[in-house]
Amino acid sequence: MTVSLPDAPWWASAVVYQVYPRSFADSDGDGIGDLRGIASKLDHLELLGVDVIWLSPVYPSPQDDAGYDISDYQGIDPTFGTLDDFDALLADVHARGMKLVMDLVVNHTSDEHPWFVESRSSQDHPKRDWYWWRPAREGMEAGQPGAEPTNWGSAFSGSAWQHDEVTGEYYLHLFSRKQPDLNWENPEVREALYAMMRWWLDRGVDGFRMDVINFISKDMAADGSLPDGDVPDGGLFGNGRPHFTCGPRIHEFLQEMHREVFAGRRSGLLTVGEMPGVTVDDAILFTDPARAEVDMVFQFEHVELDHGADKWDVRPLRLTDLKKSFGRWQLGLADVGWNSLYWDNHDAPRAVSRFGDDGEFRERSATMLATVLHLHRGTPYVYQGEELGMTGAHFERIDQYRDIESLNHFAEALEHGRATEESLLEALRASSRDNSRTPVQWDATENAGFTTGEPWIAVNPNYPEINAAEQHDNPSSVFHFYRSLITLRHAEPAVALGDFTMLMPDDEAVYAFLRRHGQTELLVLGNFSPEPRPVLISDTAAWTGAQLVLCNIDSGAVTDDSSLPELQPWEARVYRRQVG
Ligand code: TEU
Repeated sequence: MTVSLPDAPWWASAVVYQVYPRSFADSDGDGIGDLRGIASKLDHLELLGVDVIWLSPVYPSPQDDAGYDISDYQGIDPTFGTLDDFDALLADVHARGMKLVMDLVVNHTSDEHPWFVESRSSQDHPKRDWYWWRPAREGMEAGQPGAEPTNWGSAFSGSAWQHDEVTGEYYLHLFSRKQPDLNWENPEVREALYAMMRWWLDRGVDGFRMDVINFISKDMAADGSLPDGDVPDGGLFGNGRPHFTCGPRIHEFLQEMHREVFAGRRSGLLTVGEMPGVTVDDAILFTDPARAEVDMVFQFEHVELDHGADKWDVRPLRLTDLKKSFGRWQLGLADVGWNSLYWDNHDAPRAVSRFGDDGEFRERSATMLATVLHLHRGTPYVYQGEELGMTGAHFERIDQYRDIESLNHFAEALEHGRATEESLLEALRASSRDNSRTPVQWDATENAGFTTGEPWIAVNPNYPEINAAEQHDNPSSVFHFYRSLITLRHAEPAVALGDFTMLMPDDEAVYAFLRRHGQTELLVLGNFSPEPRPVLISDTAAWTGAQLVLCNIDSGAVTDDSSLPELQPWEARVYRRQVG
């Protein structure tokens, strides 16, 4: 039962569950998940208690980037099913009191989308300006190395520009060559996309997760040129990010989108913008309800804290860095705007393997990470399998990988002699996106009950120990702990709306903070280390006798006497008391 919070948006007490359809559940034995597979698992999501399902892309796509390369925005890829399957899933989700938001991928399309097929057909085609076409760099012969219009690198290795033999010009693709960027400067492009969004909302979907939406405005000069980026030491390409991250017209575009698509529509919709490189100040502007842009953003600071030169150069996480980052976002959006809260998604290695301990203390570290995250101020996102404590894939061989980002990085680094095969495989084991894309582990039967066919990517061999069926029947499982966390957010207004106060900011092992709403105060404690750690807060005495609301170890171990007992390895505890 979700308490109604009269002066708060519905999503302040909601929890969102991300489904990555390729790896969720396969109903037709082709080894790839699909819509009927998702429908067959709604009992699991309803039992978990989540309020919203975010579907990663299910649109027709050549799957060059696993669906984030769309060739038809108003259809369903036959691999995933049909529009009828989609309507049936949506109706079932709504009948169970949940909502469904779609993935909106409008920074780029697939190069097989009719818009791009037309645009590349000739320099004079009316849709030429629907994408970013530019001639070769002044004084350079098209097709020659260095002739690209700018020196920007693609997120998936190589240049961000592709030379097109037919028309002799280059087109921009910040991601793969098969993901040409749309030109949002062109009002026809924007209107076509708004019409597509209205079409899905008219079909009943409850909102959108917007893919790299802060990349849509590029830093174009009056003459249409785009600037080179700074080349990092030893870099192959320039860093274009400063020239398209939160670009000059981004707020204008998002406000126009809100006016053209969402204004005047029913309440109960959700919009979340995925925004690599977004700052707290940017996020206040993007999520201030008075500005009517988006409800919340996905920021990336905390998922890049263990990055050295790049995501492949992994460094140990310093808990004080994490607290500084989360603390700044909590404070920055305390009065205006709203945070999203996530550890995992289809682009990040699983947190239990990354920030926790996916061996001896897998369940404890998984539930501790969840407790600390979910009790911050913001809307939590649970990525499929996170509620089961699924671990990273830890693949051994390159042929086990499927992710274009990982495969391109491996190939480019080897080609340029930048690393050995073994060190590259080690980097992929730690950071590849495929770590979180292995099939969901439903039970201990073959292929973890994901498919009766050959899975498109290997199932994690630990599925006999880690699976939903076992955990549904085990009240002290990670799954049931997630249910308790979600129930607490639904029932306790302090979780949704409480002010946030960081405690023990300099402690490298214990994450501690307060949430206060009215007379209710919550103390949240999480031990990020494999050793017992003391709770060093100023007024422990004030908390003795407080109610222990949640604990991820057999609470019998916890005594409510004069001081707060030290935290066991990876232990999480939540206390509640009434004040004033
Ligand atoms: O991700 C954007 C993005 O920031 C990621 O590319 C991220 O930098 C990278 O994965 C970190 O390793 C979105 C989608 O979530 C991702 O799946 C797509 O590949 C990408 O956009 C292009 O659509």
